[in-house]
Amino acid sequence: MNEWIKLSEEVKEAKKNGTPIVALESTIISHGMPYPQNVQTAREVEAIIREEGAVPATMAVIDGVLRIGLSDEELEFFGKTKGIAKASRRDMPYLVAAKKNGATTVSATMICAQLAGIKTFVTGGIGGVHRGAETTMDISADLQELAKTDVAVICAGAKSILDLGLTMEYLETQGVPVVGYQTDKLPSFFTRTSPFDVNYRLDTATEVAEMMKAKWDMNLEGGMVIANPIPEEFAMEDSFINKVIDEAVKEAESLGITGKDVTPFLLGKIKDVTEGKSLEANIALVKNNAKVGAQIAVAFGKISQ
Ligand code: PSU
Ligand code: MN
Repeated sequence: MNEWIKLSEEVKEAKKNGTPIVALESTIISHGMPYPQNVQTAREVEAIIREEGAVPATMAVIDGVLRIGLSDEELEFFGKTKGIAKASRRDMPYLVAAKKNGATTVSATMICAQLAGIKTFVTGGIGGVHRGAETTMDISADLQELAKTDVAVICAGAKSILDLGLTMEYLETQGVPVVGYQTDKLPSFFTRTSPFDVNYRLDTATEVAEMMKAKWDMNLEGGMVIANPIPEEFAMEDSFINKVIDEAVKEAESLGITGKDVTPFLLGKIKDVTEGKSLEANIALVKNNAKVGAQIAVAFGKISQ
């Protein structure tokens, strides 16, 4: 292995034994949720993955090394430390060369997963085409990563801080399938549906694993989005959350927030305005994704040996 990548002992052992591994991102810890709920959620998500018979690998850059699997103390560090760099594909070479720390977004986590031979990745929501992108060109690097990196991303869809219609169009152009897990509609993170249909509905982890295998057996490079709706009991009221989001988007515009600061700003604003209700929903959906994602990793492990 190169000096700029390091696997945890647990991940090394899993690779040796053929135990399925699930990748996790660290931007959701450092920029997606407040402390201490972020660290607690990260630990609970790891525990859920282990309960399902897989091994978690939370990704991050520490002192310029791509780390595949973090210790409890390292999770705490990323949860607690202010001002950690949010690392997407474009940031990786700088962070490695300058030996810095970075929390990996969906795009950077997919890169780490691919380097470590991990095919399944669980998160909350993916980035996408932002509202107003026809003038700002604000399109998350996550989408381009999904176009070229062979990792399936289990998420609760995407937040309507994005233009979900344009996000679906972009993914279609890039050949990225969007699968609804036990649903026909694209979930929109806090709520179980949206006005948009998914491309395909699959009802079991095995069916999802078979589709992943088919895609990569044919050398169709790129990822897949597996959209798993938030559990009913945690779903937020549609009109309420959409109003909060609309206001947050307007505020970001009027403050002139751009680039990689947009998403963290919107996430923080939504949390403040909903007095933490959105955080509760966020935690619940990530845990639910961990369960389903681990089941998919286990099913994929069975058919791809
Ligand atoms: N969406 C969420 N929660 C998050 C993110 C997105 O609901 O924490 C994070 C993920 O790490 C994602 C990143 O990869 O934001 C996208 O940022 P941008 O829009 O700047 O590409
Ligand atoms: Mn952006």
